[in-house]
Amino acid sequence: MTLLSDQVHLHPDQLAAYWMPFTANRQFKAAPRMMARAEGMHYWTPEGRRILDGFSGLWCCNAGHNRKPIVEAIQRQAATMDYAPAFQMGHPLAFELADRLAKMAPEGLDHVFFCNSGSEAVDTALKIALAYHRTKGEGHRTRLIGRERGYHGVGFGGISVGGMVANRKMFGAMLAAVDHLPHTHNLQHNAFTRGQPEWGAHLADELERLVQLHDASTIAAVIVEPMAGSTGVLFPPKGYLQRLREITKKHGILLIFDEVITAFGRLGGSFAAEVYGVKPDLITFAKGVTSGSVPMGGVIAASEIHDAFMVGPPGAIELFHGYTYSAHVLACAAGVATLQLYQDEGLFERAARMAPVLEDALHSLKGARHVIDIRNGGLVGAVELEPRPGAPGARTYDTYLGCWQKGLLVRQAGEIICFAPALIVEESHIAEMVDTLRGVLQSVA
Ligand code: PXG
Repeated sequence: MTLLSDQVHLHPDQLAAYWMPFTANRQFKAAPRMMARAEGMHYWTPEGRRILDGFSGLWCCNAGHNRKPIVEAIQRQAATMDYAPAFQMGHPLAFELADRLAKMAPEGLDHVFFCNSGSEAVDTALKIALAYHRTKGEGHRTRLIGRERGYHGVGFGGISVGGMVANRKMFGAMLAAVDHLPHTHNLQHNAFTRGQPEWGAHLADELERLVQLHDASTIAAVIVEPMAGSTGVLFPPKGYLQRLREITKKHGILLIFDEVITAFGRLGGSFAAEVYGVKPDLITFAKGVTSGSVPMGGVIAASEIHDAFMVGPPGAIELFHGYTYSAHVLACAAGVATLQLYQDEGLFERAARMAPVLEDALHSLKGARHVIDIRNGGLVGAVELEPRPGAPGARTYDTYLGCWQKGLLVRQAGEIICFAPALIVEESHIAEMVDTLRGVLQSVA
């Protein structure tokens, strides 16, 4: 049998069966972009073309690709035990990974619930929030507050609290009791900001307005990405997250930070909670926990929340929630090896050190053709382009494609080109990324 993976070019018939996620299937299948191999900062296509990965895969391969200690841990584990039942049964690596994550998380966030993706992590966190209030005799707190331009994955909970129109409009009524804060993006006030914008903290006060409207006793939780990633890299205005924390605390509302993108060094620290100095009640994570190598996600809960469930008869299941693959042993092996690698190589500190290099390089694009904003923080950068009149997204897609053709993987989100290189990125890679984009911008109409 010939394996398709051995073929350099697939016949169109061989492309038909796979219904690709968040992809223009017909456009892709007319001109496929395939990856075959990866190492460090690079991918290689089946034809052998080398691609510089400016986006850590999809915000996830934070340690770089195919790092030896992670690969070997997965290989060892696969050969030792493939799977262990997740319910009423354990394996040591799950406890080790949870312990490491709890130690890495801000003080007081001490308990980890595992699942397999960011979407599952979000739904898990929302369910924990609702159930927590019930355990405390406040089952009337059922409302969930998200934010416009928020992305929390694709489960029904995540799209309900999320704020991306295209991800919501096709899917019916979703969760009923949901409201949204306004987003914080504003080019008039904040264009070309380095790091956190000065303007916009007052937008957190909209939460007070929602509390007035719905009454605090109906609100279970507020969920936000500390930095909104998917909808175009929106950094929190100075003081904004602090203000959200104050208001939620005052009204007995839980604060959930969705750190699926921002955790594990992306902003130059373990978690955005640490970088921005604001402690939420629940943190969701995924992606970087295994450096993208095996699917995994989870929720880190404050002790007060976890402990509220640990009541009743000891033989009673405290939370009726979990997945066949919660704490999958391959993911745990990958996770432990990944966290160890982050520590051994000091990668979060490295990200903090490289952040100003990325910042300066990106902001050197100010004045380049089509560029209307540049924003950055940690190892994240966004270059926003002026839309082509009458064709939203077209110019940015052409730019994304131009970069790919010149050997650079970036991410397009609407009118934004995003960078989020692995934490092992070198100055030369950053220079290459920015020079490639500059060149492409010259030629894009
Ligand atoms: N929350 C946040 C904040 C995310 O960024 C999810 C939840 C969902 O995770 P899963 O593992 O279910 O996909 C995400 C995912 C992009 C991009 O290009 C971002 C994500 C996924 C794919 C692409 O910005 N974020």
